Amino acid sequence: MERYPNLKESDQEIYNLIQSESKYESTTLKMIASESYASYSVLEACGSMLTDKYAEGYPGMRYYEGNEFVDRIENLAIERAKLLFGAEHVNVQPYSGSPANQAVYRALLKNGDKVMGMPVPSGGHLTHGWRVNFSGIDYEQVPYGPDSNTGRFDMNIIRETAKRERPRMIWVGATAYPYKIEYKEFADIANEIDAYLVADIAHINALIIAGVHPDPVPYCDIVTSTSHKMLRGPRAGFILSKIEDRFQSKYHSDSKFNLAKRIDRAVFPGLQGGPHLHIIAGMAVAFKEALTENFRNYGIQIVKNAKALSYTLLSKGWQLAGGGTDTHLLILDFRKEEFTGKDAAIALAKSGIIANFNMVPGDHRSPFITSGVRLGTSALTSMGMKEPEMELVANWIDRVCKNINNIDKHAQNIRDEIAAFCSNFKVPGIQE
Ligand code: DSN
Repeated sequence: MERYPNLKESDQEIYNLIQSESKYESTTLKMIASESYASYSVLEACGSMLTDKYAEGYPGMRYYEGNEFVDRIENLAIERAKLLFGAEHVNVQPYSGSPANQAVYRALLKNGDKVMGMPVPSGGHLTHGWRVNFSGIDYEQVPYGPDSNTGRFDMNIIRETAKRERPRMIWVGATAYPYKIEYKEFADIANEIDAYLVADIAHINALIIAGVHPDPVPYCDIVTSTSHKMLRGPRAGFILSKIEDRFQSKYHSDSKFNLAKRIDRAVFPGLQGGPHLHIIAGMAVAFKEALTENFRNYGIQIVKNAKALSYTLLSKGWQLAGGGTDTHLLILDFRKEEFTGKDAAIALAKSGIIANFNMVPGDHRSPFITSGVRLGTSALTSMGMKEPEMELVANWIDRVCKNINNIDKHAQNIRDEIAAFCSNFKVPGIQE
């Protein structure tokens, strides 16, 4: 089946560039830990005529007429998300993960409040209070992060920091932490200081759905996520929350709105205008897919693949931050090597392995070059790869890193081998 026939006719330049990207992604190993592949069905919903629709407000309470069908679409997305995550309240309107997190600040805090979160170099997200982001400019970050020796959270230090600084809110979530997060332990700390606990599960939502990672929903006031990344939905965000605010009388006695209502008001009209109904439709499709046994198996396999990859890399003498992984990602630790994380990421990309350079705990190099490379297995798992394939992938990574000083001599051969290997798999959303 030829894809995008109308685009091909009307805009050759964009059509050709999309085709080139599709070919690139089908012939290389996509190991960016925050990426996977959305299905055709998700892409079709996102590419539908719902793109044009304006429906400011929420189902049943819009500022425009003519919303019978889009109300049903948004309600389906909400109901499916409730079922998937066991949440009391769901908002599916955030345009992406960062706006979802921004809405949380608006719903819970006042400017200047203290927020505990991981700085970006420690593996957090920009919106968890990092200094160049609104969250670090309008609020005061109390930083925490993995121990530089073990690569893991030291809950005693985190508790001490929280008790000393008394932040109003604690973020728990990461973009580069390869281990399970014990939300109950964070909840105990938050409870001791009457802080809101907010989990950002954008990186690990499929693992939670599959039951291979602890579930934050019972322990957190709010849980935010993106719907792309390993969830394989459209590029957007959503917010799960309790309905009532357990600190209403303490921190929000002047508000007549409960937690759920404050979140909804923070998203619209607080931060956004009309919801993207085509994207919300794609989200509903992704949630339906995520409710299947197939998806659970995908979540389980992502972790098996990351572990298989880590075992082979370790057996070849490479170091990993913290020594391994419990999730979808691992961080190659090149602190002892002469080459940097950036050198390695460039050499890997030349050879057909696409990843990003990343700080490792205790890194002595700058964030612009780093000593690490972050690798994720979600996209390769979506292509159908399993443990035996991860051994091959680890072998290629090993070859690239061992030949990094004369990579130009080796890159094309490795790239050709990888392209031939990839042709054994179907890339969801690109090939039938
Ligand atoms: N930029 C994303 C990542 O790669 O982890 C997080 O939003």
